[in-house]
Amino acid sequence: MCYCLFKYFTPAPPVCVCVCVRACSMMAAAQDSPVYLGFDFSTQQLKVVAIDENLNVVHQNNVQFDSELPEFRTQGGVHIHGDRLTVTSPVLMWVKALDLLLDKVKRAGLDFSRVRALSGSGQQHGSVYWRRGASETLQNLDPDQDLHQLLQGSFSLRDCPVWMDSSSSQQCEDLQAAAGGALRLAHITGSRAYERFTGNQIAKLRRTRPDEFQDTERISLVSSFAASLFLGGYAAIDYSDGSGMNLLDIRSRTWSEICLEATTPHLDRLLGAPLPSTSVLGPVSSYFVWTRFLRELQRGGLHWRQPRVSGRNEAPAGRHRVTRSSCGSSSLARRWRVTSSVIPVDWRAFMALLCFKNGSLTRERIRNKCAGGSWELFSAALRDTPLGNNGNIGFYFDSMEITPPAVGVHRFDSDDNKVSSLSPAEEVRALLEGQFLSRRLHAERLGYSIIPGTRVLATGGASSNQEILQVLSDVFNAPVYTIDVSNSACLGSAYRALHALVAESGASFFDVVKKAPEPQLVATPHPTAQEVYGQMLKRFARLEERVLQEPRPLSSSNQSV
Ligand code: XUL
Repeated sequence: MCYCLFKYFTPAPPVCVCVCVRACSMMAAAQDSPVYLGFDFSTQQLKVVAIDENLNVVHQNNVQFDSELPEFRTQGGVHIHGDRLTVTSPVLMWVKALDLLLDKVKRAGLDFSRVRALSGSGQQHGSVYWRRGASETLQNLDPDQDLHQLLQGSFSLRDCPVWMDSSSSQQCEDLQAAAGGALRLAHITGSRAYERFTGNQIAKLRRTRPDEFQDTERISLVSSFAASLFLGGYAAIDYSDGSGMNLLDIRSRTWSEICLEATTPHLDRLLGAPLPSTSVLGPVSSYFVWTRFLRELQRGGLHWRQPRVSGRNEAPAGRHRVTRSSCGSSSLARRWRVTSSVIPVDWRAFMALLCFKNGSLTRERIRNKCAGGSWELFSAALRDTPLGNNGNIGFYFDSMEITPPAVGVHRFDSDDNKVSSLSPAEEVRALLEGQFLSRRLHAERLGYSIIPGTRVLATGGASSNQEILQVLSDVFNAPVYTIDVSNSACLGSAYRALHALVAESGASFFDVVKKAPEPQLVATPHPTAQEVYGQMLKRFARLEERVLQEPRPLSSSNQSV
């Protein structure tokens, strides 16, 4: 979930037309002003947002992996393997998506000579394996060819493990044993061993794919892989994304000897030294300067200045007492100052991160089953059912959930009896209430408490659905805010890019985002919400215990429903 940032200066740009998605009138006046790009290599798509110096969004674009790169045959950007535990994405799909995205942005009319800096983020935990000799290739890319052609031989592993993978249970056990237990490992790395965490994936690959592993000269996270493409050389892993590997000692911010040794001896040579998320990685690769991405720079003559900053994104949009709820492929809830992961914009601080696997894809499944595939009907079902859903509660874990580790669909009526079905409208509400009760329950277990002044910030695709936001507000009994741009990871990256240029003068990231539009209030809790959901949360916690005690299906611990 992080990136890098590079910057480059250009002379006065040639005449250009800026085409933007949302803010055309605003842009007409500012066609030659500097812009800053933020990329996000997420699970289902590659996205970019361009902002101007006043933090206005001037362009957005994306490439959907499934529909725009069908030759890779992904579903939701991934391949779920036969064991239903292994989940991977083709590395060349990500590279080709970048070729395509830059073409689309250029065709849309964004003048790259206005770009002063760029930054990016990537899905956390996923890893990329560069074949021996790839560094050489990266440094000598032929500007006349597409990146995906140039790099087709550069990866020792075609299919990269991603965050949805849960096939490394054995390696998790081994790591915890080597570290002296789960608690001790959490003390060092911020987390107990998780299957999706990169160290455990690396340990598994070393055992199951020894030849490919031998042929690897460097391992990147998705974020540092993306940065490496722009940089034309290997980008460092940053502290924040590195916190999701079960390898980084999050206090000393160096690789933990114990964890490295337990994973793969001398692994540090393959990882490179980690860096603060706000470090400068370098100037953008000459490949991009002399190819279609920035070809216009060549015509005008180019003044390079030393680049400065690199960073992770996820602009933390608030202070204390702000919880953030992402409504994307995975759902995240974060809170400041609880040890778990290094904060991208302040490497001295930590944040807690809760991750839930069954997010938007499960909502889509239930929408298809209960609302004829229509979000309008899905929303109507939420409007037509009462807060508390007549006592019905549901758990919808299509694949093995992360928090809590349970699988399957479990429905309960108002007397806590297990039932096999609900009416379509009740099913829709049971899903939403169940998802948000789970976020609240587990956030509270981490120490988070809802007090006067608590605000919920919602991001991700579902954050544009008013009825979903209303359920979120009711369950948390707190007002919900959103920002105008659902690509918040890209936006955070673009802010980081801008920050890169002013950080030298001592400006903090917070100075930069002061100008950002305030999140907008989009839902306030119903007057009865506290009473309804205060009670329901207790029942939900008890029922979750019951679900956890149920024997898991024999075929696999990760089966789909
Ligand atoms: C976080 C996690 C997911 C991915 C999605 O630990 O696994 O949120 O980062 O990109």
